[in-house]
Amino acid sequence: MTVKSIPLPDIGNFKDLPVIEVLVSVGDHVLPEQSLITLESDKATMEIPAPFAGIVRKVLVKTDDKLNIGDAIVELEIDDATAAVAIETPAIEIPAKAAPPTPAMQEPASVPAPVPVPTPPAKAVSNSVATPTQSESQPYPINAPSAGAAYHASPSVRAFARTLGVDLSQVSGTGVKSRIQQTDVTAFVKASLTQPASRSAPASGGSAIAPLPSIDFTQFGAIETVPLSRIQKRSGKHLTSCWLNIPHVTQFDETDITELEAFRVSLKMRAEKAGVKLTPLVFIMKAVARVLADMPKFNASLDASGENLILKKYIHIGVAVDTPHGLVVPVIRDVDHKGIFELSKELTAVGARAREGKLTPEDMSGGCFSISSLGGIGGTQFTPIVNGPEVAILGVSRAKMSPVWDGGNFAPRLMLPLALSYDHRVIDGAQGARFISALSGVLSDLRELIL
Ligand code: CAO
Repeated sequence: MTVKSIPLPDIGNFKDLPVIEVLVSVGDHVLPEQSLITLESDKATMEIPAPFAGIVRKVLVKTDDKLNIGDAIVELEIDDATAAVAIETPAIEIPAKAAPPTPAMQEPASVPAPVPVPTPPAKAVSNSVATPTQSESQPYPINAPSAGAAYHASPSVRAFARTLGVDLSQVSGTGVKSRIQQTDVTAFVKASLTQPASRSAPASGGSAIAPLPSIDFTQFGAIETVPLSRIQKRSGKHLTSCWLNIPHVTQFDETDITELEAFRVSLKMRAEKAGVKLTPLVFIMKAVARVLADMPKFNASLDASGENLILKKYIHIGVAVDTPHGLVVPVIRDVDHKGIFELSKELTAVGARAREGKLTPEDMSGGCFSISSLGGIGGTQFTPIVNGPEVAILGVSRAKMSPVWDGGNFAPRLMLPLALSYDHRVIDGAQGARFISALSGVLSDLRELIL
């Protein structure tokens, strides 16, 4: 038997990722690819799997530790045959048999950390539970509480609490040995919400937002309660934060894409040969990249102080993708340097990965500007929410053949509705109008792209 230290594999360009769950305890028998810990970036949670089977001899991390590539997670006692394979694997790399870390879910870009729910005034039971012992955690070898945690709760309850922003150390457990159940978390949140309204009125006198009333809808008829997906919960928080923190203005326009459409149709055969399907979106991405290069304020973010603008010298564009689990915004990099076919290939691939829930945190980071296209679905206009800390987003609706006055007659033209929402702290109305006019100009005459 050999004891081998299991390091954090290369999971991309991340530093100091916090451990949000330790999923194993000393003495656990783990199987290959069984999750050892859960890490959380600001984009996603990732479970880090065991590269091979073994018995956990030491757990070297605890919740809230910050990990980097190569940091030791656990020591596994493995049999000699497994050790022979493991010994060939350099400590920092993903061991040969390891599956890549699995993103537990995909999130929209820049999801903020959950805000803790305040403590309710009274608790039914004391929550000062001693650190769990090995014997206590035996019935739940995998779901055992993290080392050092002063409460008992399974990973699913911890995950449930995290999505609601609940600090479990504040919650009283009503299960066996004071184990916290999901119902305890729900009761805690209910108690918090029914506290006097002072919770939402900060002493600073800032504008507080009254919570929406809680209504028992059963008084009006039959109902069904369906939980939101994790992505919906996370994106909901992010969208609320963007909506409340960013003073939005939305500027509308309609652009004539008759020529663009004719060009797109003329490329159909070539696109088919290249194995891609060209939609208007890739032309729009290219045109946006062109205008971003000309108007760098739109390719920027405010810094944390809110007093400096960070201008980005790269053009990475996030594209909102509708998935069965909710909205995600993968990022296509260096759009200004890529051709229409290459962009189309990438968009198709990333869209497919998004729908299969296979995006990595890296796929969703680094965006400078977002595009939300509902053109394939319908509708005449909508007001997209700026995907902070970006400062602008383009909403695209369905193009429609319309009679357009050309000075002498009405001519049938294919008109594309555009909506540009922007952060008014950074962008003035005149600049917003200039951006959308410039974009409109490029889309109605693609020759502008080569100027
Ligand atoms: N006007 C007219 N037709 C359009 C169009 C537009 N603006 N945009 C796309 N179309 C057409 C396409 O050409 C395609 O037609 P064909 O099948 O006849 O060729 C069809 O609509 C479907 O396009 P698509 O939606 O599959 O492809 P896309 O490249 O336009 O979009 C993607 C890709 C990933 C953005 C899209 O699939 C998607 O998920 N859209 C939803 C985004 C979303 O939810 N936004 C809201 C965010 S806020 O909640």
